[in-house]
Amino acid sequence: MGSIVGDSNAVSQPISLTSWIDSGLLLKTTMTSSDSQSWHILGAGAVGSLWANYLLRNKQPVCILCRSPEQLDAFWDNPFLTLVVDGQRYKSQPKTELFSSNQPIHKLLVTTKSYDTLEAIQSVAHRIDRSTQIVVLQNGMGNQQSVAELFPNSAVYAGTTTEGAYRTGPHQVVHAGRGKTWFGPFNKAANDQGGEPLQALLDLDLVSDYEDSIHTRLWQKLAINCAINGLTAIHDCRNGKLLESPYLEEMIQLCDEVELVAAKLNQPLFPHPLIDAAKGVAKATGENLSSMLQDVRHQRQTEISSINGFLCRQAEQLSIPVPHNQQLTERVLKLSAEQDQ
Ligand code: KPL
Repeated sequence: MGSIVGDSNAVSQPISLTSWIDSGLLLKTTMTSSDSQSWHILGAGAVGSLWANYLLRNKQPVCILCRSPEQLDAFWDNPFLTLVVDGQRYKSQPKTELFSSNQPIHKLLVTTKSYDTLEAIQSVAHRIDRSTQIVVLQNGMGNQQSVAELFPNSAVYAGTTTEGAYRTGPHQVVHAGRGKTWFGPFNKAANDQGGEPLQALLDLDLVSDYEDSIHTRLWQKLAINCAINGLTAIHDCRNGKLLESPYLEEMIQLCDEVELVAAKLNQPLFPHPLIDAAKGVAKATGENLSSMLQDVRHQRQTEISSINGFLCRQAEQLSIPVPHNQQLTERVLKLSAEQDQ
């Protein structure tokens, strides 16, 4: 089909549905995208789609930002998002806009993969001003800081989640495992505004809390991901396998280095040793394929540079040797490079 004229395809189409449709959402198609309550989703992968669905189910207006006319066209063909959870299917209809639209963005949820974030957010920078609230919800670290530096006058929040979700198609996401999410202020503007602008995110049928010390939550998740993700990627194994020798020894070495760096930064991690926390997560998610192993298996770029790579950059600045994290980062990068050939 041809391209859509204009940059919004919020048109409701008559279709027959066997599954439940949130009827209230059809009303939202008449709302202008400059509505200050609308959540713009940058990066509609598994996490972005999950939040888009839960916001829509809670009658919150959502606009999916599309990089290309082709992505926008896909919503013309199928304007619905589908959420599969607890054996049920839910359908809801977001608005859509091109990155290049001139509509201002008031609330931006950034759920891109970590390596896409800066380019994506720069593509919508002309739509962001000091009244915009930006929430960066993704794995790894480094981008939160970069976004805060790019938009010093906007309120920048960060989030971290243990929700498990994967996509089974461009507009369909499966909520595979219930987890918990924390959101908190990442810069002064966000600190000044507090949690009120995030109320819609905190009210969803997803367990979430506002957390003043979001930095520590981000570091905890980073530390766990440093211990688990890369190892499962290079050994092509499920998380639980890391509890066995010789993988466990490797996990211990990674954890020791992460703790050294965190200690030097005065960054608290867990009340108990990191290895205990990592073993606990590996056990609880034993049957899971880590997100990084899934990326490798699907021949997608991994987030290693924002996880163990971030740790190595911090260590270098502090002159702390972290050879195991360094080697792991290189091995995962090499794995992706080999797949590219
Ligand atoms: O967060 C994860 C991930 O896969 O990215 C863990 C905790 C390792 C669970 O799979």
